Amino acid sequence: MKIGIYGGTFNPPHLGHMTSARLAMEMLGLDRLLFVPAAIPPHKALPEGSPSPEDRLAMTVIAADSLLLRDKVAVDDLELRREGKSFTVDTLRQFREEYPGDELWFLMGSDMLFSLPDWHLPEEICALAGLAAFARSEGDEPERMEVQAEQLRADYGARVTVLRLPEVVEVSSTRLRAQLAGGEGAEFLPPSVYGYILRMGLYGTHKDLRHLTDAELRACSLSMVYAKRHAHILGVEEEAVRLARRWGADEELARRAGILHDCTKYLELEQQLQICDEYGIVLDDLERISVKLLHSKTGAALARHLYGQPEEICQAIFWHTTGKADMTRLEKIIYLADYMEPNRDFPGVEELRKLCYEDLDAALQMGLEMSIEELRERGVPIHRNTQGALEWLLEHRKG
Ligand code: DGI
Ligand code: FE
Ligand code: FE
Repeated sequence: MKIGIYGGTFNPPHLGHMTSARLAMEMLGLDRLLFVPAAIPPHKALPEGSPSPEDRLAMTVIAADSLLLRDKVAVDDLELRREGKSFTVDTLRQFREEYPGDELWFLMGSDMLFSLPDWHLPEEICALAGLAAFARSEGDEPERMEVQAEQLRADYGARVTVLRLPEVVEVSSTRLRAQLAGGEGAEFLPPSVYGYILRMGLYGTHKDLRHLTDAELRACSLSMVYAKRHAHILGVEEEAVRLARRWGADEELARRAGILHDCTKYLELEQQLQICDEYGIVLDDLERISVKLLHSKTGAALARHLYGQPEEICQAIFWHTTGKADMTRLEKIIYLADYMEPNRDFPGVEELRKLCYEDLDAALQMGLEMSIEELRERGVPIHRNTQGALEWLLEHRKG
């Protein structure tokens, strides 16, 4: 197996890292890529006001997840768990022990290739792993790097590959940190990493979470869920806005409800219950044991208390999983957008989509009936609000 090891302070992990990681995987044919955030870099101190190692680790996990290569890409916190400075040679020794028969490649920036002779035990580093150095496309850097690579081969018997990354996004972490403090720089980050930075107030951002722009709110929401759900959330936002336009509802409210509707989807039962407790959400017996029914309640609570959203949005999120009797137009729109956004694919979805734009209540009835049938097939108890929604609709649509 070919394993890439991508060390760095990841302060913060940005699109430059992500693009080069992706390209290195392709160019070296890596089977796995491990991001290894450094605790204390040996050659320089972290700049003042840098996030804690835990926050850098969390951001790196989010960034790695954003590559959507779950079986191949992971983050290893071994340098953060180790005492003292993060010497690369120690890290590579540990990986060599863990993966005795595998081919290791240490990924590095161009400056690191030039400074390698000054590192701790460069010869051993070269014996433990191949070196893959990213070359910036500008100027004569690739040529200078080839010269350096030749030197390292001669001096240490190193295996060196210079990776020319023509499309790599050039990002300076120093500049990016300064931009973030001034409220800029989001375009250089995976949105979910930017959302984490905003939520934690890192790099001097200090945004008021109760007055975020749509883009900032979207970033925050994405930062709370696994990347595999991002397309769904963006799909619900898009579909909710379209439905709001069709049915004369407030598009901005629909957008924000769509953005936030699943933000607590991946919290564990314990955390869900804690939020319910904190904000006085009363649960019935079924809700207390089914974590799937809780994310709409806790999502609504965060929309209200953390993100300061208006009541209509919170209600639409609160009811988006089960529905209920006598729903508002926005509640119906979010329930249905969640059901049939462009990424959803199941038998009957096309018919449901069409109906959503012809007759909102008929579509709602269809959605509820399909949902109830599916829950029955799976032997899952139907919540009284799901039942109540359908009964109300049958009554109401008759009259
Ligand atoms: O969060 P999403 O996956 O986008 O969709 P959702 O909020 O509608 O959640 C779907 C889950 O909720 C699915 O696993 C089934 C569950 N669910 C929906 N209605 C009921 C229900 N579970 C029970 N026990 N009873 C219901 O009436
Ligand atoms: Fe949901
Ligand atoms: Fe959803």
